[in-house]
Amino acid sequence: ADLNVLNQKDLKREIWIPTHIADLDKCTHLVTKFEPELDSDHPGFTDMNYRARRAQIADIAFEYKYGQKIPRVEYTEDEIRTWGHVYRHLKELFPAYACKEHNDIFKLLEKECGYSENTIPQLEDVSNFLKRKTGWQLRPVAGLLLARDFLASLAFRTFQCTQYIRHGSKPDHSPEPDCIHELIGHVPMLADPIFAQFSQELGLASLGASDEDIERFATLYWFTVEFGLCKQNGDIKAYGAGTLSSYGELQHAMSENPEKKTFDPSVTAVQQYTDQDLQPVYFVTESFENMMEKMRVYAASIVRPYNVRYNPYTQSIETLDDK
Ligand code: HBI
Ligand code: FE
Repeated sequence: ADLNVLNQKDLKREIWIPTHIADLDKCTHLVTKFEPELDSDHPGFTDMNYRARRAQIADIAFEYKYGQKIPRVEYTEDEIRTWGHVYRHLKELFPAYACKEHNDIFKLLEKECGYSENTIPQLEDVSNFLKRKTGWQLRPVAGLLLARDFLASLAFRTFQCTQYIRHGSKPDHSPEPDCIHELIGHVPMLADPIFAQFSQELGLASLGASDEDIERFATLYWFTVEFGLCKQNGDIKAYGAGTLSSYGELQHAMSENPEKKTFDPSVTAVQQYTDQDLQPVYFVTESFENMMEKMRVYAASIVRPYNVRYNPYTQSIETLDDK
């Protein structure tokens, strides 16, 4: 196969993709859904203080450029109380319900990264922790992103991470991502080498894909990274961030109530899901290695104008023009 870095001419012909990690500054298109300003069902809709606070924290993300330090947020007592409440409840469930990787790394985050009931960790510190563990990093984002932009950032081992916290009146569940979801749900798994690799490969597979394939990759992301279950020593455990950051969802997932299917990318990619309520269906994988193998086969079956690979020395995407 001919190896050539995408040049400007190629970019005009194909679907635009970020080719250097700094291009993620342009992958920040928000989906206006579940926002406190716009959605009258949002628990913060009538709380003007909450809305002002959200706007203030969103500005950090709007002004952020690749390479900058992530500005620190001084969280209020109310915000820390919400964090502490969820943290306490989840910690009680983790030993029995979370996968081994999440449990091990969560302890490390408490030891090395300032995770505790009384402290909301700072994204800059957590990003530096991840860089040391797996080469992943965080960048601040103002809210829910377009699937294409969100998936593209994964290709650069970059996680677009919200910095605000859910409204205190509804701590048990948030339909939009917030820092509890990111820091307690996503971050521990991104510090695991195999899961880190899986997540990046999902991002790489999405680059240059058609809108229909992006939809299917977003669904695969949903049933793995967000709500995935796995078998460990004969038991079913949770590794998905949506499950590991909501004590209601975690108890539901571990009960007999929802349906549990075997992870199979071609089936999972077209499964209907809800982003409004507890999940009626989960997919269970034998192991992360097995899931990654199956995903590679699935990704190879997608028609794309090129294959891609990541050059970690230059933090850029190279295209392999053999299709
Ligand atoms: N945006 N900020 C943010 N966080 C997510 O977890 C996220 C997203 N946009 C889309 C998305 N997740 C998934 O549901 C898939 O569409 C990729
Ligand atoms: Fe998420």
